[in-house]
Amino acid sequence: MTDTHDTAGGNSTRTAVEDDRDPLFARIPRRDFMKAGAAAGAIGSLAGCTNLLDEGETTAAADVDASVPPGELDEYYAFLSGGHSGDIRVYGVPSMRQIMRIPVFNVESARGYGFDDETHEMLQEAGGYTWGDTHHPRVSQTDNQYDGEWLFVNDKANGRMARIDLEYFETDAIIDLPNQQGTHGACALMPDTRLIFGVGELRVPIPNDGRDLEDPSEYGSTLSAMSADPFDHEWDVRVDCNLDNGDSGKYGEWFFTTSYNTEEAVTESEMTASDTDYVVAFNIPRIEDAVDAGEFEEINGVPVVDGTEDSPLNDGDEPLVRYIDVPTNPHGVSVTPDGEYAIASGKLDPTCTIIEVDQLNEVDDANDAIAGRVNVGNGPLHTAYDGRGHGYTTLFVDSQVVKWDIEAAVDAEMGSADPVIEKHDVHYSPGHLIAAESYTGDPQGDWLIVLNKLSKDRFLPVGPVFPENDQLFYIGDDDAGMELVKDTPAYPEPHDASIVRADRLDPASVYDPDDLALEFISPDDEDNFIERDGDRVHVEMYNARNTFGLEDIVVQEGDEVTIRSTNIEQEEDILHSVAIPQHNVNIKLAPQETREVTFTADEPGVYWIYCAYFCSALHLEMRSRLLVEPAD
Ligand code: RUQ
Ligand code: CUA
Ligand code: CA
Repeated sequence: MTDTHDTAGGNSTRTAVEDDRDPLFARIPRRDFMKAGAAAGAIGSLAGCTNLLDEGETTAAADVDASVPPGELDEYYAFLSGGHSGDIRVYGVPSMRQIMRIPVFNVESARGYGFDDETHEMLQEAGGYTWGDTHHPRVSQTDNQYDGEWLFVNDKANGRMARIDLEYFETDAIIDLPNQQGTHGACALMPDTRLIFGVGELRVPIPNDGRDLEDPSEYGSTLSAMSADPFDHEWDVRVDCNLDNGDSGKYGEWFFTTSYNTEEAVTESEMTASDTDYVVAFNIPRIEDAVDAGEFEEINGVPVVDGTEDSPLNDGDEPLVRYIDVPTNPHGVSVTPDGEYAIASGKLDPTCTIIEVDQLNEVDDANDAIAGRVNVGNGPLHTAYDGRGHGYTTLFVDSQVVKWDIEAAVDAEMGSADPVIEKHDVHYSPGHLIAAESYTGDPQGDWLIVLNKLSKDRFLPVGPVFPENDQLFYIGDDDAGMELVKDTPAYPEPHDASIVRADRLDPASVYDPDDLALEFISPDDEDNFIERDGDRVHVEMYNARNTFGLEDIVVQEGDEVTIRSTNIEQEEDILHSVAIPQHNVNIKLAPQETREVTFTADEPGVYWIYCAYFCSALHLEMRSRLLVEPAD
């Protein structure tokens, strides 16, 4: 029997799901469950948990303590993408307190990111775009475990990948991928982060130089591979279809992506015309052999290997790329912790398809690697793992998370719903979800975050732009079932996250000056000076509570001025900044950090230089003057 009960936080307002203008909803029959609820006149009972246990079994609420009292620290870091805010947000789990933001593709004033010369040049050299769209933050691993070194994330807007240094929690490199428009999926090659992949979503001519504008059959997309450190673009593989989400196998061989546009189409109706699309499986060692053997075309300076279906490299028994048919327009793909299966979520089809990774080397027809197909419900988008043999799949249309048994799904008939263990309402339309260390070989199996869109009535109204709703579940008690413990409003809009045990990271709290490119400026007189070379002025000055190393900086109208400054504080958390707002100067300086900034002093006048970080009781008095003398 089906046992339905309310949970705290259950809510019956489901306008998002019932909106018949929703293109997904229009395609998919409503779940029987909703009809049954409506017939009983008990819409309220739809909210909460549907526990599909055998008759006689009971559901007991798990005894979950998700509180983290003042002064105590969380057990996990969660790195959430900020979507088209362009940043990464760092949360503590289970408190869901937002601890920090890391600007990536956006300019951000509190951290002075994009203002000092180094970060400004990094953003300029990566295309000079003013924004990006982060989706998939992935932390580096060694031996299928998080190693806490790097975090990589895509830019779905501009076709870029970024690397974040987890010692300093700052973006330190960005690669603009020239043969890719819209990098969607992002993931490292497991087990050891030997390569980083950006998955190209939007089909374009390659190179996109004005050729084939009107001939979409000539468009293609690429999987781009980068080395982790140094962060360099290594090669691309070209395919004809589009590529969407991606995940790595666990043993360095296969990389999986979904494709929803095997029709090679341009419009929505054309892209959904076919009954099937692909999971595309890339054999990375074979692709590398092809690169080494010179079997590529160089396009925009990048070796591009032909991985299309008709490519001669895909002939024979060692194809570079295998194409597996799955029901129309799939979305997420993720590999189980043991590396045995790649599971693709159906999106327009109510199933998840289970591909047996090892079979890809055995079977002639790639479709014979399909080991199972489970009916999970309407609008399945992404699947996460608890390490106990369960998949957790978001159902965008049903506004639910469904927990199911992976081996039972392999054993069951294709399309059976029997492997489903439990469905739990979320609020509302969930996109991604992530369980603690789900992407590793050893998920922790306790916490699950579901990233919901269309949160509607969950928070105080704030006008027509709504926050998203990130919901925390406890999933550690299989008898009690999933337990919703927290709603967390999120600024638009997180897509994916990685949850990492706190003890796997070891961030610095003060800069090591040896790690920085610019030389440390001490308070000694000879370290603090103004030097002129024609109309180029170079200034060096330290800063500390509550002073800058120079009282006045006198320059001439029209001078190009570079100010370099070191925060000489040794004490944690004493930050200063150098702000000259009228010249758009705003650099932050953490303890022992040196930065520089270059600007043109184009208007004569007196300009106060101030420190924007509240650093002491005399913080307002911490200032200096820029005096720009009129040109004669
Ligand atoms: S993809 S949930 Cu990048 Cu699903 Cu957004
Ligand atoms: Cu230094 Cu405020
Ligand atoms: Ca399609």
